[in-house]
Amino acid sequence: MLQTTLRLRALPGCGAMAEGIDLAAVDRETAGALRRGLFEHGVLFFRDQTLSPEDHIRLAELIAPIDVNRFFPADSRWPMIAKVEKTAEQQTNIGGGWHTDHSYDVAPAMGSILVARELPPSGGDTLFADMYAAYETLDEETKREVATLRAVHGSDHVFGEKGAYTQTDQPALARGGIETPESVHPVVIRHPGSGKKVLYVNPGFTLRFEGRTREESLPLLMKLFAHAMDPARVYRFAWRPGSVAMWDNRATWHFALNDYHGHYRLMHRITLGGEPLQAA
Ligand SMILES: O=C(O)CCC(=O)C(=O)O
Ligand SMILES: [Fe+2]
Repeated sequence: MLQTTLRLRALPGCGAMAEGIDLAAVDRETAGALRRGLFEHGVLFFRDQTLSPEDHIRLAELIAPIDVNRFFPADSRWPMIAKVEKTAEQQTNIGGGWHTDHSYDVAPAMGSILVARELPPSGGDTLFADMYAAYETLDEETKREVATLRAVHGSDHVFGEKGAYTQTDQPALARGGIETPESVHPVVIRHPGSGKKVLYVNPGFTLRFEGRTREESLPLLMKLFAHAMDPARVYRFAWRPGSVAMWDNRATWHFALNDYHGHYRLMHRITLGGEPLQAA
């Protein structure tokens, strides 16, 4: 397929649908266009792709260096690919709440490329929220309030030895010994790819503001979270066989809906490496 036909159609709420592209045949130039599109729109969606695990790895390497997630079980045949899996028997899914991946790292992952491998007959959509727009639509007073704040992010309450996943039927995700130290990022960052301001806190991993207790931090944190999950700035992506999503963790949040109990769902995820984040 001719790669020069890449078109990005902005979607209501968040992200863009990419058309005229075969992800198994991307060259350097097209990879550059995809990166620019990703940084502008926050998440790109693709339909009707045929992407082998090897194609998936090749595509990821053209976009950014791969960052292997230390919590998710890897597929033994392709150690760079994390399995995002829920069996027909399990009740808990992975990513079933608003979050952005790896914000607990000093150099948070830039994004992910998620490929649908086995889908339930219906349900299992993923929501994406636009964090550029979340920042832009804050009132001026709140913008001033958050301008110089920094926030502490951590993962132990989720993936640690005593983390949330231990209480679920996905206990493999909560393993001792790989806990991460907390890390601190500005609340408003300058997106390293687009130069735009982004609201960079998320309900999954942001614990508190630097210099304040969690209790002191919660009123403002909850206000920012409620603002950021406004349906006006959210897009709901319905997966089909052949669907692929490529998202930027700095510019979006995501939420995997868990409404398909009794059915199997398997996605392959490759995490793309990122960099330390600077204040806007
Ligand atoms: O399964 C999904 O749709 C997304 C799960 C998730 O949060 C992730 O892969 O980072
Ligand atoms: Fe996630």
